[in-house]
Amino acid sequence: MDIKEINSHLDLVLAKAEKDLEEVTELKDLQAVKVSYLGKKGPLKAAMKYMKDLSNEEKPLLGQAINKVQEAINEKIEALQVHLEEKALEEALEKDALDVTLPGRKHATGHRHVLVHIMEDIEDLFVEMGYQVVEGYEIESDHYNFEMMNLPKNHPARDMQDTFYITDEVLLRTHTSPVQARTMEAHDFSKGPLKMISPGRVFRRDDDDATHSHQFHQIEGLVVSKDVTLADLKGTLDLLAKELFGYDRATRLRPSYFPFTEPSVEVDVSCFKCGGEGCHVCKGTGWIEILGCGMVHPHVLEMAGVDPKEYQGFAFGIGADRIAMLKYEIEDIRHLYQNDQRFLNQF
Ligand code: FA5
Ligand code: MG
Repeated sequence: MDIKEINSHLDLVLAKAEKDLEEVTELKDLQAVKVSYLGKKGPLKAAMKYMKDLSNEEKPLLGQAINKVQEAINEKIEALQVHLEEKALEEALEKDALDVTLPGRKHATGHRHVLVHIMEDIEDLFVEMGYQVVEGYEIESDHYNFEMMNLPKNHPARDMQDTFYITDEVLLRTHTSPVQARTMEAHDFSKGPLKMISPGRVFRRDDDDATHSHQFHQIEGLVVSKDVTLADLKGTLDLLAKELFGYDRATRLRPSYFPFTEPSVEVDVSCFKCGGEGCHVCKGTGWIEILGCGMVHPHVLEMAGVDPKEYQGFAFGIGADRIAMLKYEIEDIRHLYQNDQRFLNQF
């Protein structure tokens, strides 16, 4: 072969390389084409074998011609590589695109339970009237839960407040009334009268129904001073009822019995469901009992170290769950304890 023929052979190699490169659409195929033309076993390295056929003048021309084609192919490969890399990047960006306009996921935030709201509202009302808030014990002694409340062992009224016993002497309290005795014992009456409320959880062996739960909430109230009367109690409860329910719902006081108060009264509010006609919520009576109260029994004062000849007091125990039911027209007390978000989120 002379140099002319070699040149036209090299032109063919270049033309074939260009054609091959046109068909490359993926980076991974580009490498293969590169190796096949520019590698050790490629047609350009092979063209060196024509060197021996050429004259001394023509020899340098062969190197130049091979270099020219090699550079031309290399340029095309590099340009294609840049192009394919850009294309790959664009595709990846498109594929992994993040749509920042999509609405985010909402985090559910918790809030206080409706019973906590009710108890705080009632606390606020009494704190405004100068009452202190006292905390009691959910696990109580028989002594404070019953005996100090004038319910000695074997007293028949214990039947109405059966409970969960931990030992013979330690139990889950059946009402918040033991806080009365504990607070009276601790109070220094030389510094003035005692006015306290005590909200908390109580427990009873009651059968669950629309208005009864074996675990519920009470708010105890106690005022002990030298001149407090039943009229003060009635005025206080009137205010409470109006604050809680407004003027349109009827309340009634009904004579009752508690061993720790004399006289004793229970307060009912007209049923929200039937308006007094009688229904399953109020068990046909038209009324829902919200609290028990009365004048503190002289013996209860005496047991707590308060002289009943000098002092008298009134006390009440509000059923907080019943207040929530009446205020928000909750038909079944069990809703308060089942943690159904559809229920809880309404408050
Ligand atoms: C008492 O527990 C007395 N300690 C209240 C008291 C305090 C009277 C101070 C006098 C002086 P009673 O058992 O009636 O009373 O309960 C008081 C209130 O708790 C009831 O009016 C009612 O609203 C609520 N209650 C009673 N049992 C349940 C129950 N199982 N589930 C939900 N609420 C209840
Ligand atoms: Mg009662």
